[in-house]
Amino acid sequence: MSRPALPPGQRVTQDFPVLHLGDVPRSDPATWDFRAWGQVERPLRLTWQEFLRLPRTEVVADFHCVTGWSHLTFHWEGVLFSTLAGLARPRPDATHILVHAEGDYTTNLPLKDALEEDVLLAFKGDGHDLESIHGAPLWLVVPKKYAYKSAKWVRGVEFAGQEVLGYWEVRGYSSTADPWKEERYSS
Ligand SMILES: Nc1nc2c(c(=O)[nH]1)N[C@H]1C(S)=C(S)[C@@H](COP(=O)(O)O)O[C@H]1N2
Ligand SMILES: [Mo]
Repeated sequence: MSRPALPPGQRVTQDFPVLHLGDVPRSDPATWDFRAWGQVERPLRLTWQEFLRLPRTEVVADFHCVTGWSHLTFHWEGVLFSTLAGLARPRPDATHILVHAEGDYTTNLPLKDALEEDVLLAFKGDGHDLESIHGAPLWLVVPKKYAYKSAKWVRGVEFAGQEVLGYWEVRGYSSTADPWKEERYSS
């Protein structure tokens, strides 16, 4: 059986709606950094220049917001989360991550899901540098989950030995957030 084009309860938008908490943060490439810490062998702090030297890849995927809109076939370019994890070397007891973005936005994932081959720290979308409103300079894109798992303005990732809920997950949204199973809210 072929996969339906849209997850249940979603509708297609042609544009790319802008949705986030708070103001668009200003970021300064001179002071920007990306950190990895917690249950890792090698905690990282990368400057923007160092980040740009990491191996790059491209991902084409659909983007599903829990409020019901889906933007189909978006083309991202960036660094695979698994590349970053390979540098930080999670310890055997690291089972989950908590993603940290500007302005205290957080979201959580099982490490296993974050290591999937389509989870990308993106700096380009559809061939252009990301716009500030869409997460520039760096957007952690997690296509197989509702979009609140895709943190804009991401600045770091904390590796943990247990699940630590993020901003929306604490407020009743699903921690697993699989659009195909319509996991919108925690039960
Ligand atoms: N830092 C941060 N990232 C975030 C959010 C947010 O509020 N803050 N909102 C999420 C939600 S709910 C959605 S739908 C997408 C929206 O991305 P867009 O505005 O680029 O379409 O960003 C996600 N990432
Ligand atoms: Mo969303």
